[in-house]
Amino acid sequence: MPVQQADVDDLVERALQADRGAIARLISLVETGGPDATRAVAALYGRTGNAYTVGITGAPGSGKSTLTDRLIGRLRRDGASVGVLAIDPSSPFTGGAILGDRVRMQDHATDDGVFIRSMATRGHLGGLALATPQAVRILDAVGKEWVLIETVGVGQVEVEVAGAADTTVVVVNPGWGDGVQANKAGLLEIADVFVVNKADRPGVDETVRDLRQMLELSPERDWTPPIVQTIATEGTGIDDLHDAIAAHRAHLEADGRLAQRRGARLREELRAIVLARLAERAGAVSDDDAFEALARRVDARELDPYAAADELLASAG
Ligand SMILES: Nc1nc2c(ncn2[C@@H]2O[C@H](COP(=O)(O)OP(=O)(O)OP(=O)(O)O)[C@@H](O)[C@H]2O)c(=O)[nH]1
Ligand SMILES: [Mg+2]
Repeated sequence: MPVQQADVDDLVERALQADRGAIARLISLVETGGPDATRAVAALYGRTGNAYTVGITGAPGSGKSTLTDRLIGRLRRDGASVGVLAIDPSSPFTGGAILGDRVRMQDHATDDGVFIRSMATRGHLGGLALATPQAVRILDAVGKEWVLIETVGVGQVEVEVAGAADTTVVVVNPGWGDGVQANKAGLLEIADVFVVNKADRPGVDETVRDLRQMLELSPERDWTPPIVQTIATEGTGIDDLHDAIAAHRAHLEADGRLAQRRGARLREELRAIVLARLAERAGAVSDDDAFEALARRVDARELDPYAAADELLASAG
């Protein structure tokens, strides 16, 4: 249901005063999309650009939520405020992730410095790819210093969303071929830090070796992703993960790379919004009477489809 302008303003106002309910409502708005979402983002955009974002991705069940939970704990030790978006996979093999995420991050549920939210795809135009950056903005605007984004590393959009963070952490597990699977899913290209989680299981050295080999074969980059070993369930290696993220951040912040990366991302987002808006307009154009009239002329071979499309677009302005 659309919210009144005054209500959106009121939500924004309350969210800025750290009202958790209001923050949650705003995230629901951007999840749904539409004019209310646009209004909320417009009201908050000027306050954004301060949060550091970390994408955490990997195969279903690799331990992303458990790691995220530990990372929240580590960041809180420094007194930093943390926002978390757990993107619920549309993928059928990970049903029940919402409950899992809630259970695994429960320790922080009563901590005012932490805000955790699951987000679903909903399948609207631009879906997750457009909604996630808006949700990140809300957390950024209300003062979260870190925003962690958990996505399952299957599916192009989920991988894209994780890859759009300032630092992207790719989680794999020990065992034959896990690194190779990550490579196939396109995760190797987006990784700034690798985590071999479940390092209490056999095959850690082989997996590390596989990753190293694949990195050597991939195109030269100005940053070589470190490989960190963790046992998330026991909290082992979390300091190493934190340090690896901090090192990548320092690398980006030197020489203006972070600003450059964010600038490129904003341009990509702008392009995606323009495309989504054009697609919306095209949708409107293609189900009115003028469309049908032109389509009949195409049926009758009086017009070719290209000429008909141009005519439609010209009349739509
Ligand atoms: N042995 C072992 N188990 C782990 C470790 N880390 C996580 N697990 C277990 O692995 C299972 C999946 O962990 P999650 O943190 O939910 O994994 P996830 O990647 O968030 O899962 P989805 O969001 O469903 O894709 C749980 O049963 C965890 O307790 C680890 O280091 N060692
Ligand atoms: Mg999870």
